[in-house]
Amino acid sequence: MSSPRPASPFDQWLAGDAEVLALLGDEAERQSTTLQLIASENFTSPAVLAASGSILTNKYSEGYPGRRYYGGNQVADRVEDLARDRLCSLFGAEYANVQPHSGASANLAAYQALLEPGDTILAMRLDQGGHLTHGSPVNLTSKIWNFVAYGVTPASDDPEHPGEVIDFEQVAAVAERERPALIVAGATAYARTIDAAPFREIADSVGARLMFDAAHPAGLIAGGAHPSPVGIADVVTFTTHKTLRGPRGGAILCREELAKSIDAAIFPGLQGGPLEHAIAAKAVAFAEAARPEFRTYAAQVVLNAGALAASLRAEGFRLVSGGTDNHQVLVDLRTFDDDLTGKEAQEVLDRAGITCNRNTIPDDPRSAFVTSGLRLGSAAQTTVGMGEDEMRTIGSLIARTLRGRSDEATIVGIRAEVAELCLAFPPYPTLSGV
Ligand code: DSN
Repeated sequence: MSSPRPASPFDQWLAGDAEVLALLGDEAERQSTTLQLIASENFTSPAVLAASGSILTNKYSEGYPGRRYYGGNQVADRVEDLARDRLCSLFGAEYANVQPHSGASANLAAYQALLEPGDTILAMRLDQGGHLTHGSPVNLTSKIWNFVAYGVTPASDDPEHPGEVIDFEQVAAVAERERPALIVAGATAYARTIDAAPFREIADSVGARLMFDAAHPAGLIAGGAHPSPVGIADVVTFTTHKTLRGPRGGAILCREELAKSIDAAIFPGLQGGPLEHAIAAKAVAFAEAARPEFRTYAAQVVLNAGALAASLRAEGFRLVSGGTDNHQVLVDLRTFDDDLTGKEAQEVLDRAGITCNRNTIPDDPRSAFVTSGLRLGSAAQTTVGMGEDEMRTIGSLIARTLRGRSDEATIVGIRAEVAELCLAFPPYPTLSGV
C-alpha cells in the first residue's frame, strides 16, 4: 500500500525512487496508525530526522576531533565536539565518546578498554533481564571474556514484596567467589529502578570496576526521573534511541582518566569511520533532552507505564516484579491464559495494531523464541502525547485482543479502534509531506 503520509523532512527528494518512497510511506502509515509499545523504541523529533538525513553522511572522519586520518574534517570536528560537550553537560560527565554505532558497540568497547581477554565479568543473565552483550553464550562477548552471572530474587505471592528484583545478596556472593575484574549493572528487560550505589559497594569490596549499561533508562536519567550512575560507575554506556529519544546509536561516558582507553577501544579498536550524520542527530537530541519539557516527558513516561501496569493487573495479568518504576512493563501471560505463549500474543497483537515484543520472564519454562511473556514500553506513545487515560485504554485493548484471539472479527474491530486512537496522536503532525 503506498501512502501520502510524510516519512521524513526530505520526502520530495525521493520522488525519483518510487519504490523506496512507497516503502517509507508504508512505514509512516504503520507508525502513525498502530501503537508503538516496544520498550526500546521512540519517535524522534523532526529535527533529529533532519540531522540524520543530512549531508554529513558523505564524510569520512576516522579518528577524533583534531586527530583525524583524512582531510576536510573542519566541520565534522565541530559537530562531534558539540555532541560531546552537550552530552557531558546533560549528564554532568567528565568525558563522552559519541561514536558507538549502537549499544552493543559501546559495551564491547567498554569491555575492551577496561579488561584483558579472558578476564571475568559479573553481569545479569539474559534470561533474568540482561542483554546479549552481558555474556550470553550466543554473543561474541562470551567468547572473549569469562562471564559469571547474577539474577533476580524469586517471585512471591506477597503483594508487598513481589520479588523478581536484582538479588544483591547473589551479586555480592558471586563477586566474592569469582573476584570479577568488572561488574555490569543494567538490564534490557527489567521494570524496576537500578541504583548504581549498591553495585559500587560490591565492586569496591572485591576490587572490580563498575560499568552501568543505561541503554533503557538513559532518557529517564537525563530527565531526572531515575538516579544517575554518572560519577558512581567507572563507565556508563547507553543507546541514544530508546527513552533518550535520539537517533539510532550509542554513547559512552567516563571519567577523564579513562578517556584515552575508551576512545582507542572504539576507534581503531572496534569501528572504522564514525557516522557524523548520526552524531549531529545525537547532538540535536542531547539539546532536546536538556530542556525543561524533557523532564516533564520523563516523569510522564513513568506515570504512563504505571497506569498501563495497573490496568493489565486488573485484567488478570501477572506482572514480573509486581509492577514498574520505569518505562517497561513485563507481563507474565500464564496467569491470564496458560496456553498463550509470548510468540502467539505478539503475533495477534500485531494484527490488532498493537506493536510489542515477546520476552522471556525470569525462569521461563519456554524458549527465548516462544517465551511466556511480553515486554511493553510507554516511551513512544508518551512522546506523541498520550497520558494515563490512553494507557488504561491500551491495557483494555490488549486484554480484549488476547481474549478474543481466535475470532477474526474481534481482531479487525480492535484494529479499527487502535487506528482511531492513533489518529488523535499523530507522531509527525509538522512534517510537510510529499
Ligand atoms: N534490542 C534492544 C531492546 O529491545 O532492549 C536491546 O539491544
